[in-house]
Amino acid sequence: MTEVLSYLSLGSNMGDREGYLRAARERLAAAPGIQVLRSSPLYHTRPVGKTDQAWFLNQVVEVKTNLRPEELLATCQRIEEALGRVRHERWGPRTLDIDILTYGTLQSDDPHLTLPHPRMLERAFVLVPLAAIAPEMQIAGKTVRKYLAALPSEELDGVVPYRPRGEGSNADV
Ligand code: A4P
Ligand code: MG
Repeated sequence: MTEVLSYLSLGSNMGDREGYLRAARERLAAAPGIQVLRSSPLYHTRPVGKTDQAWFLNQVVEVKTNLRPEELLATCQRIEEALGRVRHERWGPRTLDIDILTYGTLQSDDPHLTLPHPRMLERAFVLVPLAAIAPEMQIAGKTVRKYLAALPSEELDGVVPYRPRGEGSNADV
């Protein structure tokens, strides 16, 4: 069966954010047809879109999968639900959001699953962690590194390495 490399964006801004991301990685790794290959560091990120909400923790994971795209999406949505995601408002607070950034080189404009993820290329909270593990990946003819370099510095200021414990921690911001 064909195996495809896919990148997933994980985000949480409610409750035990680090725990939700860890649980998401564990559940992805345990799901049939998904192998987690690499995980980026965690980043503490300013909310984008709806700005009057808590900062997020974000991370990108690289997986190898033999699931079809819609099966991968269904698995991600099941994990979101199992980890208590409540969908109240678009872009609002959430315990866990899993977005599929890319699925191999597949392009799709289906609103149910748009690939590559339509907003990923202008989002520092996606590009910074993605560049940490896949800087040379090409999307629409340009590398992740190039998209990141094109972001305004105000966007980059909103993405800082997560310091979980001890002096200088930003875990409770
Ligand atoms: N959908 C279409 N394409 C995809 C894809 N590539 N991956 C559909 C995943 N889902 C995709 O998603 C809504 C619908 O998008 C789904 O039914 C699916 O079929 P959702 O997860 O239910 O709702 P949402 O997450 O509130 O909306 P959306 O559009 O995914 O929001 P975004 O764009 O993901 O924004 N700020 C920071 N700092 N960090 C964040 O993680 N996240 C958001 C959410 C806003 N601001 C943020 C962050
Ligand atoms: Mg989403």
